Parts: sequence; structure tokens; C-alpha cells
Amino acid sequence: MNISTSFKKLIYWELGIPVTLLTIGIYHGLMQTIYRSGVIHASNMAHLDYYQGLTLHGVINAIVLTSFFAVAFGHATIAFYFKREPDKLVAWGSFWLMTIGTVMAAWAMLAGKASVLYTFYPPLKAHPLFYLGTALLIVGSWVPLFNWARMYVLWKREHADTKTPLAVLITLINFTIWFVCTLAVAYEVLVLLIPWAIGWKATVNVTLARTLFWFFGHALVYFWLLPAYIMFYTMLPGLAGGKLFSDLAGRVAGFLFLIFSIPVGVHHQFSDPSITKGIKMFQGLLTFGVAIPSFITAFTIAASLEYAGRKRGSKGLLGFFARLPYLDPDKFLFAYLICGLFLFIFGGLTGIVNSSGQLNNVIHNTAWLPGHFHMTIAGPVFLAIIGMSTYLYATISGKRIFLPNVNVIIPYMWTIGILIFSTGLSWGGLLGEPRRTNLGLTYLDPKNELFTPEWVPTTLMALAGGIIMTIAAILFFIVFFGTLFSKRTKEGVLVLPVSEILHDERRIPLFDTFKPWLVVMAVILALAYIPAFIDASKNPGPGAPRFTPDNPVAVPANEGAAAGSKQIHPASITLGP
Ligand code: HAS
Repeated sequence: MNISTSFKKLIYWELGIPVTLLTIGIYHGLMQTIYRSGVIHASNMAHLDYYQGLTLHGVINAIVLTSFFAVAFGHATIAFYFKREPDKLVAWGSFWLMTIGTVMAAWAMLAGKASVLYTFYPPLKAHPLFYLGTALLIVGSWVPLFNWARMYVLWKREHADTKTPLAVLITLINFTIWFVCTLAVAYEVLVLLIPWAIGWKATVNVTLARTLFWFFGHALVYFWLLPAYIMFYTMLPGLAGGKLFSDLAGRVAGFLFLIFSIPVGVHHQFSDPSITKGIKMFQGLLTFGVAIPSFITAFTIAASLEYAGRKRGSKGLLGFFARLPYLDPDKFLFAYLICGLFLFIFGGLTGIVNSSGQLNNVIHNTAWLPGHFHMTIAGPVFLAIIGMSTYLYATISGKRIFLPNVNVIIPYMWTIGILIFSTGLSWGGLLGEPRRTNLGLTYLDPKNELFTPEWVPTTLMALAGGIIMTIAAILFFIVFFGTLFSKRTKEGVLVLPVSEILHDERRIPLFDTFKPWLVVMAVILALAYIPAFIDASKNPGPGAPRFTPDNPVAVPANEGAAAGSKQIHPASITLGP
């Protein structure tokens, strides 16, 4: 499909900006493994502090990259299937909101005024521009939903009896989840955090802030995941040389995500004493519910791959694995997607461990957690994002992929890196190694009385994995920017790989309409969250004043928004009355 220059430019910018920032995100990922393994015993490097780097790493990789990509891919998907471009004014408006928000948050982080990590838990305080910037980025990213929903309604009017294309359906589901879950974080930021960060309110209710954050925070992970699921269902089977086993399975999985993605956030708060046991158990059970659509996906995609392998002449029970196009540079997306799926087996299994109340006690806040989420967000999500960014840019611009044989090996290298890295973290986590800690300053400094030798092999393993991942990422930058700076060789078009469907089930209205699912979603949300919010408001504990990461003494309430950026000499610290 031919698209206008304005629409092309929009997609280029929405892919180019986050990939450019990703260079900073990847650098700080490597630095994490270096600090943690005790190779250096320093609190900062190149004037960037440990927590500042960790914040940049988390915010750029997990929020900026994912949100920009989801919007760019959403625009491409909707335009491709509806054969119409979305309204340009709205689309560019959303782009500018996201970009201005990103610049504001980036300034606060780079200036060292927002080293609060991507979860920005109070009582750690950031500069108000950090909160405002992330809020703008998020609002900008859901603006396109209203545009797409209008296009969907118009399309439906003309095609009442045709199944909505699966990719469109999952895109709309994803952005609906995103819109609903971000309302809570908007409330947290605008009502609780900004007035407190400015100094208008002396304290904040930490439990309420965390509960609002996790209302958003777990749905956020499915907002990251669903673009990859669209690729698994609608592209991967065809790229493998086969067909999608069942289109209905994809629809069922999509709607299950709609109802289960949000009401599970309390599983991040199993250790929060203010929330009562019954709510934790209920949301724990719902968390098992949110794993079901991924199990459906595992079986459906495995069956689709088996069909592809058999069509390519495989024999035996598992022979089909040997017949798939792993290293075909012309089908490089296959490599990115299959590697992501492979990692997700382990990412999913560790997720199920996390969601079991008792086991969670063992791994909560340990290195196990980053072990888990690097096999999810840095697995299927990241690989789908970078693979599709290269694909979309090259096809829309009409350029040839730079170094195609290198491009196809990047995902395998990344996968090997992640497997080593996450094994080190998961193993360390089981030995009590904490997350979000600059271990080199104490626990991994042999001269320090806290030195913990059990964590030497685990952190060195994570370092080895981190180095391999960084090399893979550098190769990705070479391929992406090499393609960007090469000459156009043909007319650029918007075309997405489309898999045929093996069992193209008849249209079942229940799985092609939003209303009943939205009602069920609202009911489950109310059951899961009204009691949680009541608990968080009823048992708030003492309100928390403002703290900065470099100082154990609270910032006085009468100091302004920028308060806390100056270092206070330890001799001036008074501990208690
Ligand atoms: Fe999670 C914490 C539970 C999925 C990300 N998670 C996190 C955090 C992040 C994150 C970032 O219950 C840390 C937040 C923080 O900073 O504190 N998670 C789950 C569960 C799932 C899950 C049950 N997580 C994800 C996904 C993420 C993500 C997806 C990002 C994209 N997670 C938790 C819990 C915590 C948590 C607790 C809090 C813990 C705590 O104490 O703080 C499920 O959705 C997982 C279901 C997945 C499966 C896998 C299906 C397998 C498939 C692949 C098939 C492969 C094939 C190919 C067919 C059941 C689909 C084969 C090919 C070959 C070549 C072999």
C-alpha cells in the first residue's frame, strides 16, 4: 500500500527517536552489570550516578522505546488493514505530546533530579518535570486510540459480517487496556506526587501511590507484550512457511488479556503490609488467569510451527524444529520472533513462580526479578520491537537492509546473552542477592566487611551475559542506522507479512465485539481493586516526607521543587531526636 510522505515521516520519527535514545539505555544496562559484579567500586561513572543510570536504563528501555514503538506499529497495522491512513492532525499531535514529554523527563534524569527508577515509588522524590514528562508521554501514546476506534466503527459499518482482522482487534484491545490502566497512574502523578514534589503537600500516602502505580504497572507489561503477540499470530506462521493454526485462539487470548491484565497489580505488593490477605489471594488467582492466554498462544503457535515444518518435509514428532528458516536473511523477522518465543518459555515460567504467594516471599526484591523480566520484556518484547523497527523502516523507505547476514544473527546472539545473564541473576536471587543495588560498593568488594563471596559467580555470569547482549545491541545499531543512512533502492510501501489461517473458523459475534468484554472487565476490576484502594486509604501508615536518593534525611517541606539536588555533608545529618 502506498502511503503519504507525512505518514511515512511520522513512522520514521516514531521509530528513530526511541532507537536513538536506546543507545543510552543499552549503555546503562552494561554499566549495571559492571557495578553489580564488583569490577568497579564506585558510585558513579562519567558523572552519571548508579541510580541515575538505572533510572535512564529503565525509563528509556521500558517506557520510551515501548510506547513510541507501540504507537508507530499501531498506526502501521491500522492503516495496512483498513487501507486508510489515520487522521494526520491527531497522529502528529500524539507524536508531539510524546516527544515533549520525553524531552522533559530526559532533562530531569540527565540533570540528576529524577533518580527514582522507572517505578518512581515515593518517598523518593523526583523533579516535577519528570512526572509531568512521563504523564505527557503516556497521554500522547493513547491519543491515537480514539482515532483508530473511529476508523474501526466506520469499517464495521461497511463490513458488519466480516471478522475484524486479528491484528486490528489486538491493537484495539491493547490500547483499551493502556487507556484504562493509565488513568490510575495519571491520578497518582497529578494528585499525589506533583503537589508533594513541589512542596505544596508535606507528605504522601506511600501505599496508595504504590497501589495506583501497580494498577497501571502490571497492565503495562501486557501493553509491551501485545504488539509482539500480533506478530506471533499474524506474521510468524507465514514467515515459517505455514499457516496460523487457529485465528479464534488469537481472539480468545486477546479478550482474556482485556479482562485479566489490570486486576492483578497487587501481586507486586504481596509484601506490602497495608493490603489484606484476601485481596492478595484473589489477585494472585487472577494472575494465574492472565497466564492462560499465553498458554493458549504457546500451543497455537507451536501447532502453527509444526504445520510449517511438515509442509517443508519434516519427519518425526519434533523434526519440524529442524526445518524452520532460522537463518534466512530475507525472513529475518522469523529469527527475531522465534528467539523471543524461546526466551518467553523461561520468562513465563519464572512469572508463574513470582505469582505464587509463598514462593514470592523467597524471590521478592531479589535479583531473580530482573532475571524474570529480562526474559519477558528484554526477550519477546525487545526482539519484536527491534526486528520490526528495522523491517518497517526498510519497507516504508524502500531501502535495502544494511548487512543482512549480520541482521539475522543478532537475535541469536541476544538470546545467548540473555540466557547467561538471566541465569546469573536468577541463581543470585535464590541466594538472596538483592536487585537495584550497587553491589560493588560493599557486598562485592573483598575489602568490605559485608563481602559476600556466593554472589561472585552469579554476578560475573550476569556480566558475561551483559557483554554479549551489548555486542548484539551494537550490531543492531549498525544495521538500523546503516539502513537509515543508505540510499533508497525502490519505491517505499507499507506492507506487513500476513499469515494465512489453517482453521479459519466462522465468525463468532462474541469474539468480534467489545461491549460484553468491557462489562466483564469493569466488574472484575471493581471486585479486585475497590477493596485494595479502601485498604490503601485506611491503613496508610504515617505519611512520607520527600527524600532524594543521595541523602537519608528528608527534604524539608518548605524547600521548593528542585530541592534535594545538593549533597549534604554526612556530619550535618541528624538521625532522629
Ligand atoms: Fe512479570 C514482576 C508475574 C509476564 C515483566 N514482571 C515483573 C516485573 C516486570 C515484569 C518488569 O506475580 C518487575 C516489576 C518491578 O520492577 O518490580 N509476569 C508474571 C506472570 C506473567 C508475567 C504470571 N512479566 C510478564 C511479562 C512481562 C513481565 C510478559 C513483560 C513483558 N511478574 C509477575 C509477578 C511479579 C512480576 C508476580 C512481581 C514479583 C515481585 O515480587 O515483585 C505471565 O503473563 C507469564 C505467562 C507466560 C507463559 C509463557 C508462555 C510461553 C510462550 C512461548 C511458547 C514458545 C514457542 C516456541 C511456541 C505461560 C507463549 C518454541 C520454540 C522453540 C525454538 C523451542
